[in-house]
Amino acid sequence: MSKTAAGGSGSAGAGTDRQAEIRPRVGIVMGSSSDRPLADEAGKILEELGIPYEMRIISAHRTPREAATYAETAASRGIGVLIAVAGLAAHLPGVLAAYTTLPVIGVPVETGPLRGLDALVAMVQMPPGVPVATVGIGGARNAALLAAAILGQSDPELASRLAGWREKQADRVRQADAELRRG
Ligand code: AIR
Repeated sequence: MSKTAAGGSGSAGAGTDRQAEIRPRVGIVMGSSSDRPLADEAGKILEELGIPYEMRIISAHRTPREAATYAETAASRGIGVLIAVAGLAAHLPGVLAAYTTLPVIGVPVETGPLRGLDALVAMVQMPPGVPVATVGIGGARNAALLAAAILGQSDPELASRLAGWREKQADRVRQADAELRRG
């Protein structure tokens, strides 16, 4: 599934309309359909920032060949950053990172008896040589913002949209503070 910068959905390359021709710049991969709500949080931020993305369900353990193929072909399809959302023994971001030199951001899912601690450690404790940038447990929104910051290094318009997003966030905090002080 892919989403354009305008937020419309379409399968990239499959249609003839203009939206379907926009190539995704971020790949959001989740280990299971049960991770979808968290993956959607990342997608929502990317939409707010006008960044086209695609979403896939690929498991490092249940569909390992697909994981390798997806990562190997991502850069040639125009993807600049991968976000990998997974829980439990969450090897997805590490496996993706093993097959591409694109930056990979891991999002540990709060699930199972350890409530995400297992996934966090699996992602953050990558052996030297194959890094995964790991956000906090459930940190899908930060993963999207980090992806935007990475892409913004070579896209001044995107960097400026990200700065604007931050400014709106600051305004909300200032407004909350003003309301608190008013009583
Ligand atoms: N998972 C799937 N394949 C490998 C892993 N680590 C993770 C999913 C999900 C959790 O296992 O990312 O967070 C539970 O998956 P399910 O399908 O049983 O709900």
